[in-house]
Amino acid sequence: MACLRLVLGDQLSRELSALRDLAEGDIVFMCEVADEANYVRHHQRKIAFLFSAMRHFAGDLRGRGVTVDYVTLDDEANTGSFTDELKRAVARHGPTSVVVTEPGEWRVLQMMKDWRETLDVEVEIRPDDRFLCDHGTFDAWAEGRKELRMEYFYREMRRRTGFLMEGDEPVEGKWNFDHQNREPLKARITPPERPTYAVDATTRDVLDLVRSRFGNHFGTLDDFDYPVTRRQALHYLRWFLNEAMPEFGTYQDAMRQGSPLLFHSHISALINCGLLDPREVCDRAEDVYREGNAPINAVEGFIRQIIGWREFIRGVYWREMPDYAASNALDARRKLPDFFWTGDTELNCLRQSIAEVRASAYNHHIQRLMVIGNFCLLAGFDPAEVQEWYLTVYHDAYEWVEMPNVVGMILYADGGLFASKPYAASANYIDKMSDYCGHCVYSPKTKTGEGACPFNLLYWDFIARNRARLKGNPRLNRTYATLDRMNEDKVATARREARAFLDGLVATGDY
Ligand code: FAD
Ligand code: DLZ
Ligand code: SF4
Repeated sequence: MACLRLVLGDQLSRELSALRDLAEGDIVFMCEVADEANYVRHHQRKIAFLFSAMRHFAGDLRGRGVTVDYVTLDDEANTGSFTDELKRAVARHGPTSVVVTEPGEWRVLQMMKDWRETLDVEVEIRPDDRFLCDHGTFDAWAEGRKELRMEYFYREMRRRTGFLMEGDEPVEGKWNFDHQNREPLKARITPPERPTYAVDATTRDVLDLVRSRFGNHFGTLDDFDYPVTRRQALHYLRWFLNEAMPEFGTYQDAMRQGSPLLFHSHISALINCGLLDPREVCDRAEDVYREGNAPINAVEGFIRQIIGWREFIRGVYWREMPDYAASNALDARRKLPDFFWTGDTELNCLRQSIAEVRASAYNHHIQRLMVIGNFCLLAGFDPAEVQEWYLTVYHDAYEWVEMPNVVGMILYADGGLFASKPYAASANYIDKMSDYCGHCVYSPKTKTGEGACPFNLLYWDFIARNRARLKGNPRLNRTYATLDRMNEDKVATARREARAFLDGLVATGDY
């Protein structure tokens, strides 16, 4: 009897649990729906990437003899929601059951649970075993721990998966080589040229559709050249492993003006939507190490991001939802300024990072964490607004991964569930790790007064403002000792100037 197998836009894998026992007569159902493009007003490039990848995936399945029912966004009968499109599909095909893989967002899981009540057929929700750690295993690991520390979770994952292990021991005798991974980029180092992928007829149609339907969303579609098929994604991965991986570790935290990708893999969107499998990515990365073509600090650092951070973040999301979304431990209430959407700011590090994300729907980790995220933390922007911004602008953003990174990692809004202290930093960090400050109207060395970098003003304002909440944190003892030793007038001046800077930010909310 025919079974209807729903595949979502971030489930584009032939190994997906919902497709595993695909049988003769079954129908794969996919739909482009306005609700998903609009629940936050996603970057135009993200929508284009996903629709193109979805259409190519459907084409690939058809080429393998699978029956695919695919509803495009411009289909006149398209109702615009998963629920109504699924109802229509059930009416069209009369399946005996609907099979889905659990989604990446809590909101969609609630929809799926409702389908069990509202559809006249059985709905089977299967685990998403593209992840290496299932919910039960994560929850068992987290159970009883007051604080969740990624490093300990990661070691468990190394033992369980066997990545970079020699028997029971980590290769080269250490779990983590991060201390080697904090070099600024020397002027003579040139990151390698990236491969690009030509726009074919399918992508061209999608670009036209997105331009006409979502042309008022953030971002541009110009020079779209990202992989949209499994074959292209594998080619891009191979390129990264051969050309960029050897330096990935050393320059992982570096930033350079006009060089948005450096030695990063740029594959998060490909993993998150299913075109690449995290296990195969780590397998191949380990091969590069075992063959002697990349050093341990690069490969360990890369594998840690995937089997460590990525799995850990997902575990936190599902364990803490739905309450996690409203976390605001530092009682941050300030509105996000308009320049987050326009890029119109004199703070050069922010102007560059926002210009890059507008153009490409991508920033690398340190821009997300230590430039934009740090600024959001110091300024005290409302976590709900920050979450919405991060979910909107990045092509790899889905709530399961965006939310803990924003709530827990950058804003400390969960009160330190997994970050041992807020990632607050003054201009010194950005100056050390980038060349942004050399192109800026502000001076990273100036603490107050004429030309003082706003990060410096905001840093001490943040530390002083949150004294009651953060003073008990042992990792901040030295910071508060420094604050207490500082000249009171100097602190008062920094705080007054910080307040004037923040009050000068325009936040109309019209974007
Ligand atoms: P690389 O630097 O090459 O790293 C390799 C891979 O490791 C990435 O592709 C990604 O799959 C994984 N990874 C690394 N760090 C993390 C992390 N902290 N959490 C989860 N996976 C990680 N990543 C997303 O995929 N989607 C998001 O919406 C997202 N939002 C973020 C928001 C904030 C505030 C911060 C600080 C980080 C966020 N990240 C997010 C994590 C990370 O910044 C991106 O995964 C990374 O920048 C993607 O670029 P890359 O593929 O070049 O990564
Ligand atoms: C992000 C997104 C967008 C923009 N559009 C669609 C779509 O039209 N159809 C679809 O199946 N998925 C889309 N997605 C991805 C979903 O938002 C994602 O599957 C859910 O958020 C669950 O992670
Ligand atoms: Fe950013 Fe301050 Fe450096 Fe300017 S001086 S680039 S605002 S850190």
